[in-house]
Amino acid sequence: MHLHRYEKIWLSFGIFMLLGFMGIVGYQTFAMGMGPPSHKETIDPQKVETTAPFDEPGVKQIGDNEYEVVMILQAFGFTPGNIEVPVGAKVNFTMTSKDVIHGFQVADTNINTMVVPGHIQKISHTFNEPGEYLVICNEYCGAGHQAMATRIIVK
Ligand SMILES: [Cu+2]
Repeated sequence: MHLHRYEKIWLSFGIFMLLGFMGIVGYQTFAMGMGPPSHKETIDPQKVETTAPFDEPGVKQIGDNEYEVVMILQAFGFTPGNIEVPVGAKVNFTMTSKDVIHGFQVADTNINTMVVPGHIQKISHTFNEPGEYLVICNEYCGAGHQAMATRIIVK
């Protein structure tokens, strides 16, 4: 089989790119520990309100400048809603859903995650700018989906 010179260059370039991308993904996975959630933390979606920590949803101070927000998502709201956290504090969200798949997206931040019934979702963020952040559900969850929103007040 005869390969044209340009074909060889193009094939080598393609193989080089492929190996490069695989190398990057491998480095992120094994050296940096980045990867999709392990799904290790599960919960019975029918017993959310009697299972710790979701039996006490709310904002708790857990460190010097660190807060934990335990939040339940259900059609069509966030419990608790309109939470307040201090500016500059690290906020660890622990969330689950009681019914269907919901979304948790905070405008003007890079928080954007799915909240799946049966699973516990955790995400951390430090709010460095004071203000009111709009929180929306971005997974279509039923007839009232467009009304599913709340706010995070940072001051
Ligand atoms: Cu929703």
